[in-house]
Amino acid sequence: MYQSIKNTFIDIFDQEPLLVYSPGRINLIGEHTDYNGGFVLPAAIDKKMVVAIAENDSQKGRIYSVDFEEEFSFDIMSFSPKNGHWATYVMGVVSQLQQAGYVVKGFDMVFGGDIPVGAGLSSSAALECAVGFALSELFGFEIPKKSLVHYAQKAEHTFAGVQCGIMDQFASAMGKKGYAIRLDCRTLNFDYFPIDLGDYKILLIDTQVKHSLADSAYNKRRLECEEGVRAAQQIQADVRDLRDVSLDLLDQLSIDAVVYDRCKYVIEENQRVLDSCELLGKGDLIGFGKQVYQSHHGLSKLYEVSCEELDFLVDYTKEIPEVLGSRMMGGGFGGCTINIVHQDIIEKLQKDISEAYQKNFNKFPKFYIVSPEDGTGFL
Ligand code: GAF
Repeated sequence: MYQSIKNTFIDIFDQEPLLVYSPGRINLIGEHTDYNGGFVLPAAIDKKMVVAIAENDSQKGRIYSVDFEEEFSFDIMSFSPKNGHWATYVMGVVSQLQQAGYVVKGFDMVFGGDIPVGAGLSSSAALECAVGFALSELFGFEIPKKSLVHYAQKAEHTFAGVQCGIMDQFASAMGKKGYAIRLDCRTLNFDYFPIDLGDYKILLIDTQVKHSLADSAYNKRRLECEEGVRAAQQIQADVRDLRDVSLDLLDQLSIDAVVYDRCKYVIEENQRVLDSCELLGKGDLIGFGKQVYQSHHGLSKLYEVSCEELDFLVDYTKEIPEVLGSRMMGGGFGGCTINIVHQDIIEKLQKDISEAYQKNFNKFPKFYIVSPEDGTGFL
């Protein structure tokens, strides 16, 4: 893949590029907690967005997307978001760097990769991080990775219009082989948490659907959480995020039932991340698996970001003792479930689930076995 992206670059732009990459991510547990000042446990994976880049002597950013087989060119000094277009993510990062005072000159870029789009593996965060890193290296900005994470997230807010948390960009940039990242999304303090699952593997099952309300529902959930925070501040002034709200305090708030459910889910999920780290630290995979199932229950029934296809996949695994845990992963409304599965049954499980899923939804799911890998870097 890298070689073909490099060759495409040389064919189009007739010069040698710098090659960098940034990976997709999984999240073991801690969904929709990042923008509530809470904890998450993501990891980078072995699926990457690759960017080939070189300077040009124009005032233009000239980009070619291998996956979309499409070119796009924009004036470095004057550009605006292009709704729903892949180039928006690239321009969003350029804009953030410029606002931070970095002088971005004309560049040629080719990008592509093997992160399935719309599968909840954060291909857009990977693109943003790869573009930020590529520009920083090309022009000698020497931007620390944590700042790149910040610019990548802001690019998503301002250009793509999704008020995402910090998790995806952080995991893509900071991942480490063999480890998940135990991240405090309020302070951005983190440590690398060893992931040793013994005979168990992380199996992602891709529903092959992404329901269209995903982005708008995401922003709506954020507003509902903020409503809960405002109500809590009436009683306890030092509350900053839902992370500071206990279930006892939640019970005292005057909020409607929907906001109550959203807040309850987040408060419980935050605790599940902490409990899961403790369980994983003790090697209690069965205990961890239960937390994973509970996480899905909350996401589906209280936070209401699951869908029929995701619920089907999770429910299917519940009767199988070799599956320790299963839940939807990422923002929701489609994408993948993450499953902790004994290696001996993976093949059979894939076959059985494929058949059952096809019968119900008239399409086949896809499967990816993944493990924690390194974050953004050079190729
Ligand atoms: C999406 C967002 F981009 C993340 O910030 C996070 O909120 C996630 O949904 C849900 O946990 O991937």
